[in-house]
Amino acid sequence: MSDSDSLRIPYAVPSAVVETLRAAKHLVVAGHVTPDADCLGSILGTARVLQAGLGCRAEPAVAGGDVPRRLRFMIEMAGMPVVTGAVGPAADTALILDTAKSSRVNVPGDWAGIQAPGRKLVNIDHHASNQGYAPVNWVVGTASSTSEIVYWLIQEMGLPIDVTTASLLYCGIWGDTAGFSLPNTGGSALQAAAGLVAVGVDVEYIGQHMCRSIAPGEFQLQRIVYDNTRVVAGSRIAYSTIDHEELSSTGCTAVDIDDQVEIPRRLDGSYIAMLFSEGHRGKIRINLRGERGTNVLPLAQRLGGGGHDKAAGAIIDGTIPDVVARVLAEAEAYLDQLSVGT
Ligand SMILES: [Mn+2]
Repeated sequence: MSDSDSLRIPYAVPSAVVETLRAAKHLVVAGHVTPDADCLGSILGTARVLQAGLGCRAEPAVAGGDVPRRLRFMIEMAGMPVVTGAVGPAADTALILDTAKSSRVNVPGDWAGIQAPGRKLVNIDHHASNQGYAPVNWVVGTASSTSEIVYWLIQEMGLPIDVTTASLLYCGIWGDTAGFSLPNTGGSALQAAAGLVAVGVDVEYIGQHMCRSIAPGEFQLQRIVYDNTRVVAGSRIAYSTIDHEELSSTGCTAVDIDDQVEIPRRLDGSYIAMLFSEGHRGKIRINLRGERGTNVLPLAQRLGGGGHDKAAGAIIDGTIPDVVARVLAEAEAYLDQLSVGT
């Protein structure tokens, strides 16, 4: 490729990020609790590319090794050991990816668990609500995914990328854009995906794992989410629920609650889709999705949560019926305030 053909890197990469990574001898790369495809793709892909390209030691960290069944193939594909317990003192640098709040870092002890005397901390993320909690931060709220940001970081640093790393980052971009169908799918996401496919990503293999490989228990979980779906507020809100007993009956656990909010979201006509899940008894997780241009981030923040404009969430203590009643009232008032669908 000639210079004139080479892609312009769409984001300004802070020099402190590049310098800190280049100086690292032993990196730990962590994401957020309840890891999704972008979280796993970015931490595994980055650990691989930095280890191979910079000659440092890089360890991905996933507390307890808990990942959704659907995404376990990503850990196998990465083919590197994952730190599932406490982060050892030897790591001189910690890279935290795709994690909007320091309290969500997925290592035992979360924010305290990633820190150590003298350790450098770098935070790279695409959540607009990320306040920049580390000494070195790079937040691109307009990027589709952290995996996309990492792709451009690799280009900036001139590091080689192999087909396995490319596949992991492709999974991340695919996951956060719901297969390139959400409004965060900008030209830079498609350019990154094209660059990864050019490295040799098997698009069919990834697609099969991402959307055509669910286990019977997960299928049963989806069946319950379909069954519990309700439409309220003059058809403006579609939501579903899964309580702790229902979840347990499927053989799935909290970590398998991943993107099932896509089920109520499929209904035509809604502005907000929600899933209320009780993965841990008495803790109700709410996944919020905005359709037809609805920004759900202010609603999530009112509920004590955060995320992106069109995909956000919160966790509230209580029972499903109580939390549903409270959140539906808030959501309806919010839509009224926006004069949406009225
Ligand atoms: Mn993400």
